[in-house]
Amino acid sequence: MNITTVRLSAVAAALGVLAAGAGVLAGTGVAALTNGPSPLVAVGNAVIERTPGPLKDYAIRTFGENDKTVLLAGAAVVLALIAAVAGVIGLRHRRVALGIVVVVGLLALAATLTDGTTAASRALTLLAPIATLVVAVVSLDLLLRRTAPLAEAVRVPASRDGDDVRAGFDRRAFVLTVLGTAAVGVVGGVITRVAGGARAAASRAGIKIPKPADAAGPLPSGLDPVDGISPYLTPNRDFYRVDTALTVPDVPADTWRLRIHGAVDNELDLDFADLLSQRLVERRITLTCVSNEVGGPYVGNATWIGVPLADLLEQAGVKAGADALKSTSADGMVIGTPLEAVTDGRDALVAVAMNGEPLPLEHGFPARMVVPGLYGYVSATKWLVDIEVTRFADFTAYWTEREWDEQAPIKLSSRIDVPRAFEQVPRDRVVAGGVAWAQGVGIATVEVSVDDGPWERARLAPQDTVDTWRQWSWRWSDATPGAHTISVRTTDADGNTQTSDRVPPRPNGSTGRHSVRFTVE
Ligand SMILES: Nc1nc2c(c(=O)[nH]1)N[C@H]1C(S)=C(S)[C@@H](COP(=O)(O)O)O[C@H]1N2
Ligand SMILES: [Mo]
Repeated sequence: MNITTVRLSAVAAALGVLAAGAGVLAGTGVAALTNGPSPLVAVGNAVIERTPGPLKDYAIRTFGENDKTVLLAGAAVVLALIAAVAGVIGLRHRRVALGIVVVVGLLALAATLTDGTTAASRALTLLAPIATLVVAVVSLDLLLRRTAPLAEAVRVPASRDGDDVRAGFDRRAFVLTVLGTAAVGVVGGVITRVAGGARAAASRAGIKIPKPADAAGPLPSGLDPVDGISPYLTPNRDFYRVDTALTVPDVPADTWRLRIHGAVDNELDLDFADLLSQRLVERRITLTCVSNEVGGPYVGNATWIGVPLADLLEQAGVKAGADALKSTSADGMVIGTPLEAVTDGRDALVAVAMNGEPLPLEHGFPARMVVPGLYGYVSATKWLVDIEVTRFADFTAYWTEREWDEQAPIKLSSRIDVPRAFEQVPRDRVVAGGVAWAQGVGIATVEVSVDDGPWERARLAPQDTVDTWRQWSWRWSDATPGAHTISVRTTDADGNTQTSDRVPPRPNGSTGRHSVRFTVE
């Protein structure tokens, strides 16, 4: 191979990648408009589904919660390599190159056809891979045709001189084709950005949540006792967010449906208006993530409005033998919840509002589950579209495949919000404070200890409900200057005291006591 051949091959490889990239972005743009999976995501999901267990486990162990991102990046790299090879082959065999692109495009089409993760219309979602296929094939064909005279000149160098090549090669047309292809990609990218989530946002803006038939009641007085601690109710914009969504699912309320089926006497198929016409209750409930380290930020308290899951299940009529709810989100998340936890009288909800507004898009618009006392990963399905009444033995939830326990009640815990780590506090104003939670039971005491000294009772703000966290504060009146460590522990209303045994979040939630080092000036 001479240098010209190498250079031309590099150009051809780049053209292949350009055509494929434009195709993928065009498809992603169309997917945003039709609310289907983008072709790359559909292929990614298909690969995940067909990956053998041990390999999947390895990927999850190695990449942890980023496994989806790594997979997509991997898919993009593989696609780019195939496209580059197709480009090089195309210098000599244009039809073969186009054939390769068609085969890959058809795979994306098949992946979209079998993709179970979308709430959108199946036929419409096929437009995205079709757009990808058409854009990639047409642009690669054009680009290769424009390049053909150069390839010809390299192949039979003796038969032509440089002038002939220049005569056959239309530089202007070539550049225009490259720019045109790039422009298609850019437009696809812009549409993805603008349209992604736009329909859900517009639909959310038009929604009015009716007044709940059963309101939460007024907040007790005496909340938020100290500056700097977590506000009793966490504002939506500060509420922690944990999910696997690569992009926030775009689920407009007007096309949303919730199916409740499986081991039931009557299947329910509700649209959003049906859901709102049910008995709405309003409850304050503290949500907690199993991934929260002791003292960590993945806990928040909000006022939710929703339909009691028990009501819906009663209407459906649960058959004997079932022990689980398998809930599925619009983005394909599968979560398993003990049936007992949603029928034992606690306020388990299909929630539609959070702190006085329709659910924010990131928190599951238009509907999500909220179950007091269970970690989010076994209960709090966002963008909820399907509930199957079934048995744990008959399915595997997303996180259970990732070495988290099948069932996981929230563990008793407490957190110091102030003083912050390494804060310098004036001697006459040493006030500690934070939150403690024991969902379903309630907090009896919170105690603090400075430098491993005796445990002293903190003041408690009122317990609003047993399902919400309780704020605490403690004033160190005879604070001594210097560096100190303050620790906290709580005891629930059943008399269980928070353990000092440290365990990590996996497989069913962290334990241990939170402590903070700070300095008294
Ligand atoms: N669809 C979907 N729902 C989901 C998740 C997810 O990844 N996808 N994560 C769960 C986890 S692990 C938690 S802790 C809560 C977090 O809810 P939030 O993001 O509203 O705080 O949502 C749960 N529901
Ligand atoms: Mo979580």
